[in-house]
Amino acid sequence: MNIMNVDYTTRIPNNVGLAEDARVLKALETWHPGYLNWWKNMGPVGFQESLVYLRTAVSVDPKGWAKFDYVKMPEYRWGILLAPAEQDRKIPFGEHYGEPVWQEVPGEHRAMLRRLIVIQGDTEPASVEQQRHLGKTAPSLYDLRNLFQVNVEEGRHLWAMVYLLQKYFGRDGREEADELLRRTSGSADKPRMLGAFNEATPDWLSFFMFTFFTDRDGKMQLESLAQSGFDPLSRTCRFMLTEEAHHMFVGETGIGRTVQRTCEAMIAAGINDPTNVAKVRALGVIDLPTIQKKLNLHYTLSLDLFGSEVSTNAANAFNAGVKGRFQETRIQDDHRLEKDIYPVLKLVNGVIKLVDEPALTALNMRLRDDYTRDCEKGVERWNKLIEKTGVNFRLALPHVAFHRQIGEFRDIQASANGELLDEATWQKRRDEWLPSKDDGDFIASLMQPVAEAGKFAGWISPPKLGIDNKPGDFEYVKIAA
Ligand code: BYC
Ligand code: FE
Ligand code: FE
Repeated sequence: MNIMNVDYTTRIPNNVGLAEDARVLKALETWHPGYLNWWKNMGPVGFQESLVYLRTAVSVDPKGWAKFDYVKMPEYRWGILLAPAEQDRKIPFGEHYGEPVWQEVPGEHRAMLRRLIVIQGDTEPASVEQQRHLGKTAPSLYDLRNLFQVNVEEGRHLWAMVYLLQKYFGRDGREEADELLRRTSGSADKPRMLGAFNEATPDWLSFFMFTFFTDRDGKMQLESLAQSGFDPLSRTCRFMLTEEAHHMFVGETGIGRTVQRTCEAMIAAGINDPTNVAKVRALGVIDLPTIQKKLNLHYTLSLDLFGSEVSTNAANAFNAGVKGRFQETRIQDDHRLEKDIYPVLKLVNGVIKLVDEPALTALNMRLRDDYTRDCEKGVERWNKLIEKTGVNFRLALPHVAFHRQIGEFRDIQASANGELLDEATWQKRRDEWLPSKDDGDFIASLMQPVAEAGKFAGWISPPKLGIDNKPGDFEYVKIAA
């Protein structure tokens, strides 16, 4: 079989030869009903009978891997797809630098690999759970379709990690696969593993922020795991990244369209002061300061996903050849980092400053810095949109010491500009920087569904282009009565 093409003859579409791998096929077929049950109970609320114009992966050829068609979500063909193997690939970093990559799990790195795969797997269904109520307030059929596209693909990403667990980790892999369906986002007794994945996604602006900031952490982590010396993990992550691009597109354009609509409404109404929140809100659009607060929240929740700035876990994973750096193979150094240093932003005697740390233990900080640079580009593109309308306002990323639960700054309070604050001042001023109850209520009041093809809620602009080049009035979701 050509690795580029996906076998759709088995119940589980795949390009990993499942038809000839009876043990793993059976394990996955045993897991399948539990997955469908999870999708039914914890996936999107409603719309399960609706026809959604979705893309499905039919190949792993980057030039044409997807096919678009109307699908009922429970009938989506969740498949197991690995990017093509790279001939003679060598481990690109760490103690095993230059050795051939592993096709099986090396015994000494088994526990570490399993932990990383489980954490990665845990985030995927968590995000679907977080977004499950959004369908009923979608601002258009176009947006509804994008939400569901993201949801089914996050479901597929869970399959991707479950395949690795079932194929390479025997009985404990099977148990972990079952546990992935048992934890639930926000649950008091069995929550999801990482902080941001237990937060609510209460409205569509949060959804767009999440897909911009949190899916982008996904991108950075997947890029690092795509460097792994464990080749099946590398190939899995490489294919996931092709899907991930659309998730971040949904976030970036969603925020861009929201910002655009707000600015246009302000200009049309002759409002010059973007901070006149009451006047802007009276137009039925989300004021820019509130958009900034949502940005502050989701950026900082996502920063926590990088773990502690200084981390022996990260150093061990790198040394072991298990998790590399962003674009590892393009970096010009020895890829071992035994003597290198990296500047880390730390709290030293009550002052925030850069301190040189061994580069090996500073890998989380480095990845987070790469992430921040990636985020900044998106913020700059939104600022260009604002500037073009003539409104005088700029969005910005808050300081990394602001609103943190993990790492160097977890025990202090800081303003969005990074000035340290005492607890009382923080409590008093918190609502200047993070969405307040009132902000949330206002946004919620705008979340009225629009289900007529080609129409959009008043708080968001239409997209410039349709999905799959469809015209503006295309019926992306045929809602079942
Ligand atoms: N919340 O040395 P430390 C995605 C724990 S998103 C709770 O600081 P390490 C997606 C940590 O587990 C990408 N706990 O950090 C996006 C450890 O606990 P144990 C998901 C946290 O290990 C949108 C302890 O603190 N993939 O795909 O170097 C939609 C000390 O750890 C948190 C990955 O994350 C937290 N935020 O780095 C859908 C990749 N942070 O073991 C999907 C795999 C740390 O001592 N994961 N802890 O009990 C990793 O590479 C690492 O586990 C982390 C943490 C980067 C997450
Ligand atoms: Fe994902
Ligand atoms: Fe994603």
